[in-house]
Amino acid sequence: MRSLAIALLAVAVAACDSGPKAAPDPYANIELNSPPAKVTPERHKGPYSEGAALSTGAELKPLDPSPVKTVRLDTTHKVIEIMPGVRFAAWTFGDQVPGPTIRARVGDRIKFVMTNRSDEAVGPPQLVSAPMMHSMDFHAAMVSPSDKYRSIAPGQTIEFEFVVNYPGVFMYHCGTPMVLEHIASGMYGALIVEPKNGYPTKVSREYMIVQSEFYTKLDPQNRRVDGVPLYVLDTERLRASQPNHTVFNGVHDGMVRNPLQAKPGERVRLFVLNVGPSKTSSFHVVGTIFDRVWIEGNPDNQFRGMQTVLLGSSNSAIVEFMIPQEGAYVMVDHHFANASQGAVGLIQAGPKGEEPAPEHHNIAASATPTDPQAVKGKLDFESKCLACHSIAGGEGRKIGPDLLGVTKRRSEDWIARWLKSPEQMLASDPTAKELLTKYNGVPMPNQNLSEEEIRQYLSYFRFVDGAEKK
Ligand code: HEC
Ligand SMILES: [Cu+2]
Repeated sequence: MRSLAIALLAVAVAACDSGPKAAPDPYANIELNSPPAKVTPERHKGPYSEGAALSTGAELKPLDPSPVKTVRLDTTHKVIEIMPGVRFAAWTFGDQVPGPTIRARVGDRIKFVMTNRSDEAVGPPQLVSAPMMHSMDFHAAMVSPSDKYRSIAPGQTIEFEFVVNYPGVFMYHCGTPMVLEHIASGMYGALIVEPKNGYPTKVSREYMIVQSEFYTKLDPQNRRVDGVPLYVLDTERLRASQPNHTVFNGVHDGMVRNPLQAKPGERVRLFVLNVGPSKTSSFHVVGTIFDRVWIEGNPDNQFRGMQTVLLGSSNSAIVEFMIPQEGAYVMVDHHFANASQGAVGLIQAGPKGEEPAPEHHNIAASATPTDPQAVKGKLDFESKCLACHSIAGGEGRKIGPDLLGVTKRRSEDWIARWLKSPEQMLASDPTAKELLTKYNGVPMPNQNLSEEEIRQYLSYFRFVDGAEKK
């Protein structure tokens, strides 16, 4: 009798426990086995990246249906262009920064191969750094790092495979010490793993956004590429976490110059990965709200109606949103210090507007300063002056004058005095007073510029006006 009561009680408790029928854990049967990695002295000589699952830019190819993804990403050392005029001695996967995006689905097997080709001359050989060891670390894999992620020497090839168990947008990167230097030199990319049955929503566009930092300084040996000074890794800035470029997809303001496309009424899916190496991203799109945010790119981790998504180093998210109307939708790292260093892009919906894009400078991208002072002037102009000035010619549509041709209509001495102290000039200088009247009595605020900064703006203006003459 008593044992029957206990049995009944047990049944009742069990029934309570299960409550509404619990869904089976989708991650209960994950694949944890993989054969050992193979390292050989064979050097691959063909393309630096190969595989049907790879996309090389922001635009993503649809999922390749094959359950086995064969992927080659060779490492190279090459000079990349972070922004017009800034050529940087980088290290790469697949000969590009960021490396190509790999796209797979839960349960797929990734067969990866990589030759360390850092000893090959890609571009002017005297400009790239000495050959060295490299490795590959996939955050999407569950494997022994001491086996799969070991470093290989120049000329060697490593091969290994693994099954992707969790959906997500996963970072891959070189894990060879100093890891910080290898990542900051450009050795990173994304591996997207779709849920087994795809995403629960339908979208019109899919794009990959990789945020990263660059820490650059002028080459102490004063080497040049195509007449432009070479920049190299600034290890002091790197250790102090003080990047001078924070960018999307490897290029300062790159997607401002070449916006992503969409149409009003479309639903857009962005795969956003912050590779750091050391900064946090506060990813935001001006003019819309994220309908869904899947933290780390897994629809199990869902938020609705978010304005911004916070991504630490190597965190990711899928964000989806509607494009409400025609216009230019600005993607930014809402840590605006980062945005001002280049972490800005545009989604252009409908015809390109007349107005210059926010945070963007509107002279042709081909107009590239080579003098480092002018490059600095251009960067500072974009962050401090662009709110009130254009530099495109014509009347301009901003609070202050368009500054194209300013070195022709004013003496450099006048401009220097103006920048030093607009309030003094407005009180005493007749030209300045005239300008104030023309610009609706709005005085330009003192920008607290140092002599050095004033020299940099002047050399930028001089450059723009010189380039304009041609
Ligand atoms: C808040 C708006 C504002 C900002 C920011 C601003 N300016 Fe101005 N600037 C003006 C206005 C307005 C004038 C026209 C004179 C006046 O009304 O004071 C002007 C005039 C000038 C002129 C003289 C143009 C001419 O045709 O003679 C120069 C040069 C100039 N600004 C440079 C800069 C630089 C460089 C920066 C960034 C460091 C900057 N300005 C930031 C508003 C601004
Ligand atoms: Cu490396």
